[in-house]
Amino acid sequence: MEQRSPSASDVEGAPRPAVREPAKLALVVPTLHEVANIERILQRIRTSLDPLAIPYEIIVVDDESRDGTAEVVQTISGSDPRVRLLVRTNARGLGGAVVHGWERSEADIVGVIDADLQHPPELLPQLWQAMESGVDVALASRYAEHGSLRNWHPVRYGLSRLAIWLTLPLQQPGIRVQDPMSGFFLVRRACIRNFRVETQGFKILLEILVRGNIQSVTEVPFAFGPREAGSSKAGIKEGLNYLRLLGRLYRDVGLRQHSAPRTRSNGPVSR
Ligand SMILES: Nc1nc2c(ncn2[C@@H]2O[C@H](COP(=O)(O)OP(=O)(O)OP(=O)(O)O)[C@@H](O)[C@H]2O)c(=O)[nH]1
Ligand SMILES: [Mg+2]
Repeated sequence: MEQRSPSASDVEGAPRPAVREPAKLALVVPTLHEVANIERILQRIRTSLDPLAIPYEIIVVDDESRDGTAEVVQTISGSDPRVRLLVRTNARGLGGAVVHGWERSEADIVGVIDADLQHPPELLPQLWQAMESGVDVALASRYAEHGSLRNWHPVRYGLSRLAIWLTLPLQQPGIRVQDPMSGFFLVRRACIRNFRVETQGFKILLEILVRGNIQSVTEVPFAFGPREAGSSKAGIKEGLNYLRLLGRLYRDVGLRQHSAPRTRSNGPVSR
């Protein structure tokens, strides 16, 4: 995969003081029929995280792929207990899988990366460094300067830009980001305790940015490549889920603006 030379760019908002205790990372890898990719992605994640010498766990949340994905993870997990396998039965949905993994970990910093090698794990040290510097969210950004989308059909690109444009009124002014739809990010757990992350759809980051207690964000640019193997699960259904999420977020933000003093809480604490 092409590696550009990414440079982190801080988004407005004062970073929190650096964390002194060694924080633990729980990185969820959601999988649905990823047998062709799972071994390589796990290897690349471990190779990227090991030099950091931090406590971490990689949690693969598989929705009964039945294509051998779970068996591959089980084997790797047998020799490396930092790799955990969770299989959900009778459940589907990327968002729900990610929340399922996060809820089964005590880590202070949680994150997600796709299994299909579209997200380069080699970016993890930069994302981690940003978290260590005290930001609340570090995201891998296709739209930040030096980021890119390779081989995307112009229609898909146009829809993606439109989807992001629609988020602009929702995003908090001090922490507005260029890629609120990224599926590769880390977040401080303490910043998402104030709401229950919705389990529908693919766009957890947007929801976190709008509903979470986020004070600061770093975007690290990267080139989003084509899927290397296996098939896409994104489609019209996910597009409709996104529109529904947008509707709910617009409603929340509208309610928030009418309530004084401003409150961020909109639901029960999930963790
Ligand atoms: N556990 C679980 N994982 C899922 C589900 N749907 C998608 N995923 C995983 O979520 C990640 C993203 O899904 P993709 O199909 O690659 O979606 P995308 O990257 O938006 O689309 P492409 O660019 O076409 O690959 C992959 O690791 C999938 O295996 C699901 O229902 N359950
Ligand atoms: Mg993909």
